[in-house]
Amino acid sequence: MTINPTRRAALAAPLLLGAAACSQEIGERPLRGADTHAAGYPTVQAVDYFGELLSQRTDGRLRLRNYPGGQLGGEGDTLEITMFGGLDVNRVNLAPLNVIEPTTFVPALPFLFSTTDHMRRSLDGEPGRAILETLRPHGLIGLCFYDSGQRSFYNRVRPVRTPEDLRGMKIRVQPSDLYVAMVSALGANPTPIPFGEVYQALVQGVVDGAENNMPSYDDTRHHEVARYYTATGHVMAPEAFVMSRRTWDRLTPADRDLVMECANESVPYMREIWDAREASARQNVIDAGCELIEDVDVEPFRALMAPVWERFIVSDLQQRLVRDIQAME
Ligand code: BDP
Repeated sequence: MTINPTRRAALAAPLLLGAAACSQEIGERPLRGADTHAAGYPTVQAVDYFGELLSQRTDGRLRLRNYPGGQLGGEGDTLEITMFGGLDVNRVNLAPLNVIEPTTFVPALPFLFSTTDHMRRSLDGEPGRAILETLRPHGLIGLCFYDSGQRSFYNRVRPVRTPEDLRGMKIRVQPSDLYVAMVSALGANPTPIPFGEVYQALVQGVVDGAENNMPSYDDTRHHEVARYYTATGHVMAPEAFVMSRRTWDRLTPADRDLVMECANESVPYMREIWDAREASARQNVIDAGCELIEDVDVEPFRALMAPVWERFIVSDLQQRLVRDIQAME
């Protein structure tokens, strides 16, 4: 994988950190993690909880230092750092994984999951395990998936009820071809921008809108600028919690089991916080005066997604995963 020059600066500091870290044995230093979300966001809390469990169960021998708030860079960058072993664990959305592993397109397909329960059962079950396993050749151990709710469109221009209403709008997307194709198929203009830069892009009118779940819409204050939120719920792609394979390979088999155990236990913990956060975020944005369009007919949106599915689901493995997930509905 090549690193373009503009990203070199962002990568340099943590890589140095990583180089120093690599000369120390695991256990002599804390495991290092990253999250693009601010402290207190459910993913950060879940990973912190994972760290607490790990520390309790090893009497502090294994412990975690998590760097939230995008301090170490955007998700694409920190994922590369994790693959190189400069970070031990990382919580990222599926989108940056789309760039390296095509099976991760599957849970990111628009309108794949019918309900939250369907999504959770699929990811807890065999399809989820198979997808996490495909990360291994890329230098990553997939520990678990966390919830990321339902992504929906929001914008600063007008209430959106149909794909027609989105036509021509500049919509920020995550840097993933799937998201670019999805927004193009809806007749809008996709603009890939890292998460941390979206607020400014909205303020400056570089984009008219974006798409995300309710807690992110609230937490990032995007709702202060983009007042119209339409509950399209078009994507239910989960968050992924991964460990660098370089770190994994240096753990004893017993410690690997423990890492998996703590990660798995952090999932129900995260879901509880998540459900509460979705409800409070919705109330916050209503109180802030946003217009929520919740009675939207999603069928016209869904109808435009067939070419996106066709373009990104090409291998036998991907097709099998889609069928298996649909059968679990
Ligand atoms: C949020 C995810 C975060 C992504 C962000 C985005 O939790 O990992 O970076 O969306 O849109 O929902 O970039």
